[in-house]
Amino acid sequence: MKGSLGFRRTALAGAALATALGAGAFLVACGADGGNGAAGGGASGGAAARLSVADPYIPLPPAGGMAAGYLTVRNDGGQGDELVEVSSPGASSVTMHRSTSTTMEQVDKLDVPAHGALQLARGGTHLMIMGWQKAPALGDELELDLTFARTGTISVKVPVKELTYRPGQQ
Ligand SMILES: [Cu+2]
Repeated sequence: MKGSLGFRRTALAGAALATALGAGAFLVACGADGGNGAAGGGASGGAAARLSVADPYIPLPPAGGMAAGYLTVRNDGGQGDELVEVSSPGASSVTMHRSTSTTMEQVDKLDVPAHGALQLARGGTHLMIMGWQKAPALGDELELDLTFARTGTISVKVPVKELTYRPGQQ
């Protein structure tokens, strides 16, 4: 079964590449790099969630600990997933919050729709990070471990940016 061996090697190479990308986008699902159109046709992998995390950042909080975290979880797969837990080795508390018109409330899961994205952005859904082991400074990176109901845990290194930073600007 030469074919299946070859496939496995490709998946491993993809995983190594994702690791090497560092703080950029993280490709997670094995086989997500198979861009050749001919492969499709109802293969079993087609229905799974395929998640990647893009543009993670933490605006430098004013002195005194509570910071927000923003990122985008893309799902290129045909099955939805849910973000069910976020934790960090560098902070004692990371919670998911949804902003309403007047306040914000903690939620225990967030949907990642099939062929869609979960966006955590200013003014909307966000992460709340408290209990930093070391006060955050510009240029620091905080590891966030995002746990999804189907995909499992994806770890991302999230850079601390200027308070006014927006993704896509330097
Ligand atoms: Cu909040």
